[in-house]
Amino acid sequence: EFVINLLKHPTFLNDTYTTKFIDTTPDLFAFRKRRDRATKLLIYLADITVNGHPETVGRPMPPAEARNPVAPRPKADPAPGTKQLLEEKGAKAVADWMLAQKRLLITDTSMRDGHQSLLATRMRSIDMIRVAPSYAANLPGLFSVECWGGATFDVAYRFLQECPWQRLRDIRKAIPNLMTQMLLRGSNGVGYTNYPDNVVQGFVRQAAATGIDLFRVFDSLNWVENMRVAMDAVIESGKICEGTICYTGDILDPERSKYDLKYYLNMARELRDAGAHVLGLKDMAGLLKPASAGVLVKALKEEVGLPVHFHTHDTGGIAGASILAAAAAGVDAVDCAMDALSGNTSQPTLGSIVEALRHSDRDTGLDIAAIRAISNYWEAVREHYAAFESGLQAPASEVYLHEMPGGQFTNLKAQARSLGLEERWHEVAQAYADVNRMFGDIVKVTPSSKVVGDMALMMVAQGLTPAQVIDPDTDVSFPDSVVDMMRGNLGQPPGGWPEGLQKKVLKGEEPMTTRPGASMPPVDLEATRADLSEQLEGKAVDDEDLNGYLMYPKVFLDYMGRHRQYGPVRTLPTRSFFYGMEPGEEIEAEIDPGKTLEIRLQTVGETDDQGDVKVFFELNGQPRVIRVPNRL
Ligand code: BTN
Ligand code: 3PY
Ligand code: ZN
Repeated sequence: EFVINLLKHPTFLNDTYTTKFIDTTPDLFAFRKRRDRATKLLIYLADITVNGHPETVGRPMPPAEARNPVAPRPKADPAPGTKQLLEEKGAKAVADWMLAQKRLLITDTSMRDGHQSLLATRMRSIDMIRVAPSYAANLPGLFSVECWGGATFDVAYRFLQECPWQRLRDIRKAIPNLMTQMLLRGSNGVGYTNYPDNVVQGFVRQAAATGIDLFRVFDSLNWVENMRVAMDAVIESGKICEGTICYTGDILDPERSKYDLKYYLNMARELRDAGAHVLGLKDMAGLLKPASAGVLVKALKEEVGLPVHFHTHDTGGIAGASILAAAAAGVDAVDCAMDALSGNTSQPTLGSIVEALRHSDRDTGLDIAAIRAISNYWEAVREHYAAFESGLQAPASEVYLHEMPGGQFTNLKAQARSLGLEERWHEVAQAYADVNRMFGDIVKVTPSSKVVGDMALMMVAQGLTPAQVIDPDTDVSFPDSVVDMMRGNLGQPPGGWPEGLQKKVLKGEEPMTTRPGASMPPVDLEATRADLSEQLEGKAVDDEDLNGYLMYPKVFLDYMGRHRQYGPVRTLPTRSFFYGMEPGEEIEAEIDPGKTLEIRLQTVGETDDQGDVKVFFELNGQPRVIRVPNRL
């Protein structure tokens, strides 16, 4: 049988596809024949084996001796943890409990920011779900597990061909005793632009229902006005609202007075007054130096009275010192990544922070042997993602120049590479800093960081200087994202946008200064559900799918199209998903609980006159032949 490869469909690769892609590309669905899930998986495996996976082609391969990751055995039934506290006593009680702890509380970020910052967000659910029971049983004293939100949502649909809601459901089920944590970009949801209020509210409600306990809510310009809708929705759901400050600049630098101590204390009070249970201190680029961390944490604790949860990145190499300084100043909780997924643009090293505090008054009480065993698992997992490593060899103080978030750094570097600018990376870093100054010194975090990155790449590519960009008489065609931001569509930075630049970008158009969501009409959810169902040929659309579609219409539809073609590819081992199979290799795929396929690749045939290849499998002992086009 002949098979169309969607991953390599030219329209798909061009990125020019629209929500109509599936309607206007009938060849994708020319084969009405209903195939079973096993056949779909064989088609996928045959195709990847013959043609490779577009995401890993030309990238470094996992080492030949890469181990099959084996999760540490759960030692006991999961002891009750923070999840039980939340369920039995509620969000406010968790906050009070945090304040009463002497020990430093630890969040593990491995399943979200760890791989987002080191492996371009490409970690697959199966690698998380397999180790989740070990977390529950062996580390019941963790504060929370950050495992959802940020960039993981769209990357799951877009690149990993899996449903993010299903990931959350599976992790939730495997970790019944610890709070799950997500990163929510306020009115931008888990997207890059403001959504109508009822979409944000519906998304929060669904995330809470599917399994999130703690929502870290931030705004990419630190505009509290733009965080209220999301914060209110979290509070209403009964979950923990971590109202979050994004940290930039340096509070101890008298030259950088825009973001001084007073600014942060003010914002913290606004967040408290908006109902935050916990105050998040999100240092997305790793700029909060140890001395400043001590001063800031102490002041926040004294002035605001909420528990403080500190998040940082080790891009500059001294974030561990900032965590210890914050701990000494009384911070309640901090984020770390398991050792094998820590350091550089990721979070500081969880095991080393635990060891550093042992026998001190902030002793975390966590079992270091359990931490090492889980880290060893992640070490084996990471080998299989060699294609997504950034090649970053060492931490660098350059972060204090460019101020790029850890989660953006590797991404922007890849974007620079694709534009042929990789050797000019240090110019990109300088341009990023220049753009920040031109924009009036703003908070840079998704999505505002992406706008700064777009502009910086354009300036380096076109050889534009900051003076030329600002000069009213030099013609500059600004990236769409810059125009959108200057229109006010991401909200307002402290003090507004620089007037001269804004005028030049908008060419006389009046900017909006009110909250974008206030002027967006609510989406008619039931009409959208009906429309989506029609686009999916009558398939019933549940609330999770509807929310996925509302965040990312075309990404979701493309995912559904490929899902129909390839089936439950999330059940394949990571090596097989990215590289296909070797002749003689045998793998298992558990497509339903207790229903496991045994798949053996026998041989790959020669390419025939039509350019097709026959791939010979054994499926549960029965021979199966799949024909796929050779496109190489
Ligand atoms: C499978 O086991 O069949 C693979 C996963 C399929 C997930 C489907 S796709 C859309 C819908 N939304 C979910 O949360 N799950 C299903
Ligand atoms: C995200 O929004 O994805 C981030 O990680 C911001 O730091
Ligand atoms: Zn982060």
